[in-house]
Amino acid sequence: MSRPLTIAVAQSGAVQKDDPRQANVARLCKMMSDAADQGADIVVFTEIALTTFFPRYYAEDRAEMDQWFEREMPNAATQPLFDLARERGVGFYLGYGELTPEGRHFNTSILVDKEARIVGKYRKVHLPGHDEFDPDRAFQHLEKRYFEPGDLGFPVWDTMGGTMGMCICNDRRWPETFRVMGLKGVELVMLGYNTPSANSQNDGETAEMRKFHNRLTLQAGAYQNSTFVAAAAKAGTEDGHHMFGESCIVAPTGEIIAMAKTEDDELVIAEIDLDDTAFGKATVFDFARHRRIEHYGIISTQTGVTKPSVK
Ligand code: CDT
Repeated sequence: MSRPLTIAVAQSGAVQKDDPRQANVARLCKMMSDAADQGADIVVFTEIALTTFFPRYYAEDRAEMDQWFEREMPNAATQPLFDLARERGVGFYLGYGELTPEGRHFNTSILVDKEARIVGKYRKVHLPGHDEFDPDRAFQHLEKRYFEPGDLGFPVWDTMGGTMGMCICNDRRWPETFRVMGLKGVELVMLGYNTPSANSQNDGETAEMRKFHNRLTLQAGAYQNSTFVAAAAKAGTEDGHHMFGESCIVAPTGEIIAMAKTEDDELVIAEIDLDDTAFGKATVFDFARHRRIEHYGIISTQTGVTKPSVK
C-alpha cells in the first residue's frame, strides 16, 4: 500500500511593517506556483503569513492593531492565492490574524483543499507572551493581549488522501497538542511559526539553543504520535528583530527529512508516503494497547504544578 503526498513547506523571509498585503500575497503565490511546478500536493505557509509579526508592537488601544487582521477569508487580498490553488490543483495551510464578525480576535490557520475550499480551521490554543507592556523585556511579545485562546480544540480532517491536523507555533512546545491529534489518528500535522532568535527575558539563551528546542519539539511530536510534521517558519530580520528559519519536514520516526537552508522565501519539499505512519501506530505507539489513562487524569484537570506536601 502506498499513499504518496508531496509536501512543500513554504518558508517566508521577513515581512516588514510597511510591506503591503498584496505584495506579501504575491510572494506566497510565487512560492505556490514554484511548488506546483515541482509536483506539490500541499503547500504549508507560516503563522501570520500575510503581515509582519505584529504582536511585537504595543498599542494601548487594541483597536489600533485591527489593521493586521482579516475580517473574512478569502478576501480581496488573499483571493489570488485561492484562485492559484484551484488552477494548479494544490491544497494549502495558511496562518493569519482572524477578526470575527462578533469582534473576536484569534491567531488562526486554515486548511484549503485542491479545489480551493476551506475544509478546516484552527485557532491557536497556547498563546505565549504577556498582555500588558513589559518594560523588563528586551522586546514585547503581546499575543495574550491581541488574541483570545483558540476555542476549536485540535480537530483533524480526512482530506487530500490523509488525516490532517494543524497547530500554530508555540503549540508545538506542548505534547498535549500532538497527543490530542494523535488520538484522532493524525498522519500529517502542519504548522507555521514566528520564533525570535533571542529570548526577551534571558540574553544568555543562544539562537542555537532556541533552534534546538524547535527541532526537539517537532521531532518528539512526530515520533511519539507516529505522524509526519511539516513546519514553516517566518525567518530573517523583521523591523530589527531576527527570527530563525529551519523550516522542516519530520518523518514519523522523528527524523528530519528536509530542512530550509536560508532565512528567505524558500521551498522545502519532500515526497512522503502517508502509509509510513502505520508501523509506529501499530507497535510502540499503539495507543489502545499501551496507554494507561488511569494515571493521566491530572493532565486534563490541572494546569499548574502541585508538589507532594512535606510530612
Ligand atoms: N509565535 C510564537 O508563538 N512564538 C513563540 C515565541 C515564544 S518564545 C518561547 C514560540 O513558541 O516560538
